[in-house]
Parts: sequence; structure tokens; C-alpha cells
Amino acid sequence: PRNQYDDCWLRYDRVSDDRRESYRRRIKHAYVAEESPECSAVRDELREAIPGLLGEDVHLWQHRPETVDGFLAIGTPGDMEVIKESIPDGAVDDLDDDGYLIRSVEYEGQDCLVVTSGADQGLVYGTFHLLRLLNMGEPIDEIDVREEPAYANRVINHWDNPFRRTVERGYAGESIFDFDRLPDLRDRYEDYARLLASLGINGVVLNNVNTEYYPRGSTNEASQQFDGWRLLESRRLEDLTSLASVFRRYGIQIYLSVNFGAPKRIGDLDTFDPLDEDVRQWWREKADEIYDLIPDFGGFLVKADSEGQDGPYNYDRDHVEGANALAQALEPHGGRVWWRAFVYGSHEDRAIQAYDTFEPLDGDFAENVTVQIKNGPIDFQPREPVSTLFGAMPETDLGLELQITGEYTGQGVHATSHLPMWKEIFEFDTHADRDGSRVQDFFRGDGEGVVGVTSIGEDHTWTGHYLMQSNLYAFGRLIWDPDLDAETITDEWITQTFGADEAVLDTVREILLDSWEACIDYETGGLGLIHMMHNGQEYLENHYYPAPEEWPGYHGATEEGIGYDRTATGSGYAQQFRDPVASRFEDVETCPEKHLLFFHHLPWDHELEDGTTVIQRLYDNFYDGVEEAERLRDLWMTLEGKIDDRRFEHVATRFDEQVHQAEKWRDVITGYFYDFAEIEGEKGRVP
Ligand code: GCW
Repeated sequence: PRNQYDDCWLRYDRVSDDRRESYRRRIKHAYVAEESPECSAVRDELREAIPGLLGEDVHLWQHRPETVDGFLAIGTPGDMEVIKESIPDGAVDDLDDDGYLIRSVEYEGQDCLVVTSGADQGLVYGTFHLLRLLNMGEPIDEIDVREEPAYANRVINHWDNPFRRTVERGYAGESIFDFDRLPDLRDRYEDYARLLASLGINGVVLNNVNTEYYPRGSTNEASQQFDGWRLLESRRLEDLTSLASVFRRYGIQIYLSVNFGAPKRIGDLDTFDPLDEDVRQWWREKADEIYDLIPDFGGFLVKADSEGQDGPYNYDRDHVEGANALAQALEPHGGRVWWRAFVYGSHEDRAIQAYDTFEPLDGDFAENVTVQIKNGPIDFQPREPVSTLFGAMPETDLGLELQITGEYTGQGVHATSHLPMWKEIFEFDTHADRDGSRVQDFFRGDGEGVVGVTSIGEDHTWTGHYLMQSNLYAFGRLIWDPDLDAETITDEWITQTFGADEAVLDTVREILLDSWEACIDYETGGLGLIHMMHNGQEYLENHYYPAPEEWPGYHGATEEGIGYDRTATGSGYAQQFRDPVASRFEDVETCPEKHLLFFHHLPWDHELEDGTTVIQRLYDNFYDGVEEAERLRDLWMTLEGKIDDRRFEHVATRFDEQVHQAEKWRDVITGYFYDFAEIEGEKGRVP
């Protein structure tokens, strides 16, 4: 089955000759601690990796191999003498559970490589870190690594619909999870867990946040009847134990998205009012049942009172009352509720609603509740200003939700790296002080973290597009260490995925790092407009193309001008920020051009800083964006013969389609704006 899907970045190809001897000396013999499930996963990984890298078998030892020149030792200091003796006292005690050290040391005349941690989980991460260095051909003779993750919770959210095996906003085929066949396991589960653990991911929410009927979007009724809520049924929970044990070996906890109405749907209660004592008791018993089966279960993710999902509003309760009812049930077991702040519908401008709803509740959520907030106030647009909730709820545990899948960035077809976008979000300074005021500083508590909505599916590529594997990779690496720069992460991915050829490295790096700005330009015109795009293929159920009647609500175009007034005279989103951010967005003169039309409604001929008018800049950006997509495609074409045909052809075909879609949309949207503005383009391109 392994050849039915790609290895992604865990390729373990033969190392170059000039590295081989040094590697051989320190890794051909490996002494790995015994007991835990995590250590057995480590041993399996070495069995997979080392023969690939060295072209010869690895020797695994149960004690120190005394008669060889050198060896790899993986364990806690308590597990083995060589580690205790060669790592200074206290160096390991100082680490977080997930942290680890990797060092080259000399031990009684042998050249060793030590991977150590205070906990088995850190050994898994340390091993994958070492294998990454080997995959990249890095020297290991003088190595001294100390690592700890920035965030305690590093979680993947699947939007997979159990039993149907569809994936909402997934562009890589069916769900990899076959819930109907559990407890039977598939090899793919383990290989997926390996990919995630190699990035330091420690939690997976297995199913879609939409756990019931989802009354919008596609016209296909049947595709909207979701049954994720059934996963809380007793027989389904029993089935999940096998899947949990696969992930457990890699230190990954499983979570479920649950339906707030479960006490009524699954239980025999006639209410799910979170303040009703029977309802609370039902959740307690359900939690007890789950933890009996899965002692390390992570907790629940909830989308409540949003896009048709049930919630506390059904009973006039608020989000605190709702979240805390579930939290009290998980609390004795150490479980956590991740409660989404993605609510809209009652305010004319959806941007302002999450803050209005959640900020007043600060301080009232139970200790084991995390409020999970999308990066921007709308919905994973190619570019949005950040959510005003960051920094606004100092007494609440917060989680940041990013989208790895490309719902609005070209779906499975366009090559769009999200990494530069995530860097922009992480570095944004909110001027709200906690332990720092950048967005990336807000999720560092024990009950906090970063989650990503995944792009994974049954496709051979896993992500529907070979280059989009880079987004999963980048997500994991960035949330382990948000200080890593985009080039470093991108280069790591390319080298492990395509090998060490410099030309390939330079080319793919340029494509990935330039792809996001290109996408913004050809989809949105680059001045902060949202939801204006034509994305994906029409025949895909998931394809995104809002009906032209919806457009004015998004971009606010009139004969006089364009943009959405979110200043004090408009919806007031700018005012939800702290100063000086609020005044910077509020004032047309200081509002950054990239967000201009998100915050301001301006005349078509309003002059930008360089004298260009708004309408001309939109025209230019749509044209330049397409040209940029063409340039990136041409860059890819230079790789013919430098990488394998299968991956070359796959990406080349998609690039043609990307350019084609971008051109089509450019013509539609520039023509459409021309109809409003009746201003011809200065370069003879519009109309
Ligand atoms: O707007 C949307 C997406 C939905 C998604 C929702 C959410 C899971 O288009 O597909 O539903 O966001 O994040 O809940």
C-alpha cells in the first residue's frame, strides 16, 4: 500500500558519498530505549530511514554496542548510562516534555550521537529532527541541538465527514479515515501519524466541525447531511480505540468535533440546555465512557451557533454557559474544550461580530476551555487584517486557527504557499500587551496553541498537489518555532522533497515564496477586497465562486467608488483594535494599501501614494497577477528533467490550469469593475 501514496518529505534517499562515512559511523548501530510505545515508533522509523540513507541495514541494539566505532543512542537519561554520563546534569530536566537535545559526543572512545529528552514524546521529535538533518545531508560530527516547541498545543483539524468519506474544502479526494471499517486499521494511518509527528504535531481532531446538516453552499442536498455527531455513539467510540493507539505511538492525541445537541440526538433527553442538570450529567457520563476507552483523549472541538449548527442560543444561553457545560465533564480527565469563535449572521458586517460576542465573556470561561479564533475576522481570505480578538481576551486561553487547505487560494489547483501569509499574521503587532504584542505571542500558555485546517485526502499526493505538501510542512515547522524564517522552512521542505540540487532549490523556493502575492493580485486585486474570486473547477462540489448578486455585499462597489467602510463612520471594525493600530486603519492616509478597501470606501479615482488611482491599481494588479502566475509556471518548466517526470508533469498540468483560471477571472472582474466605474484602463487593456 505504501506505493499508493507519496512519501512526502520522509523520503530517506541515499546520502551523498562525502557524507556517508561520517553518517555510517554514528548511525549504523542504534541503541534505543525499550519500554514505551513511542520508543517502538522510533525504532520503526530507524528501520525505515537508515537503510534508505546508507544503503545498508541498521543494527538495532538492546544494550550499548561496545565493539563498534560509534553508535546512535536514543533514550531518556534514566534509560541508559551513556546518556546520563555524556549529557551534563540538569540539561534535560530544564526541558519541556516535548523538548529534546541532540549531541555528538565521545563516550569511552566511541563516536556517538545522543538524542535525549525528559519524556518519550521528546524522543520521537528528536529522532525526526535528526532524520531531517540526515535527509538534508547536514554534517553531524559536531552537533549540539536544543529544541522546545513554542506552543503546547499543535493541532490539526480535519473537516472530514465520517461515514461519507467526503472532506469539506478538501481537494485531495476522499477522507483517509474509513470510520465504518474501524477498528480495522489502514497502513495509511500510521504513515500519516509519522508525517505529523515529524513536524511536532501533537493533536488531531478527526472530524468536521460541521457535525450535522449544513444549510448553505452546494445545491446538492445529500452532500449537506453530515453525521459526524454519530461519533459519540458508544459503538463508534469503541471503534476509535484502535485509531487512537496508532496516533498514541507518535505522541498525538485524538479529539472529536462534537455536536452541541448530542444529549438529545444520541442520549434520550429531550433537551440540550447547557444549564439543565441532566444535560450536564449526560456529558459527564459520555466523557467517563470516552476516557475509559481512550485515557489520553484530547477533548472536544465545537462549532456552535454558527452556519446552522446547534448551540447554547437554542436555549438563550451564551457561549460561556455552553462551553463550560462540556468543560466540566472533561475536566476530571484533563480534557479540553476548543470552542470556536467563528460566528456571524446577526451583524450587517460579519467582521465585527466575533469580537462583540466574545470579548465581553473574557474571564468567564472554565480553565479547560480554549477559544479558537480564525486568523482574520472574515474567513481565510487570501489576505485579511488580523482578528481583533487577539490581545482582547487576556483572561481566556486562546487558540489560533489557520487554514492549510486552499479554500480561497486556488484549492487543489493553484500553487500557493501559505507560509508568507502566516508569517505576516504572526508578526503583526496588535499593541495589546501580554508577553509581547505580536499575534504569535498570544498562544503560549499551557491551554493554548495553534491549529490548522488540513488539506489531507486519499490522493497519491496526500494534498491534491505536490507543491501543496509544503503548506502542511510549513504549518508544523512554523508552529514549533515561529521565529524560523520563511526561506529556512521552505528550503528544508524542498531539499527533503526534491533533493539537494541547487537549481531545483532556487527555482522551487522562488515559486513558493512569490506565489502568495501573485494569488492575492489575480484573485482580489490586491487592495484588501475579499470574497471576490473564481476558484477551483466548476465541477468540483467544493469550488468557490460567489454568485454575482453577492458581490456588492463584499466589495461595496457603486458608481462613485469601491470598498467597505469599516471605520467609525461605517461598521467600526477598525475601532475594535487598540491604538495606534485603530487610528492607522481608520485614516485613509495611514491605512496600508494592502488593506485599504477592507477598511475604506473610496472614489474610483482616489489617488494612491504613487499617484495611481484606485481603479487603475486594481486593473494593474489583476494583470500583473496573471503575468506573475505565468512567470511562476515558466520557472517550473525549467525543471523538466531535473526532477522525476511524475511530479514534474503533475505540477505543470496544474500550472496551466492556474494561469487559465487567473486569466478568465481577470477578464470577468476587470470588466465588471469597468461597468461600475466607466473609467478606461490607462494601458489600453480595459475594457
Ligand atoms: O465559511 C466557511 C467554510 C465552511 C466551513 C466554515 C467554518 C467547516 O466555507 O466550509 O465549514 O467556514 O470554518 O466553520
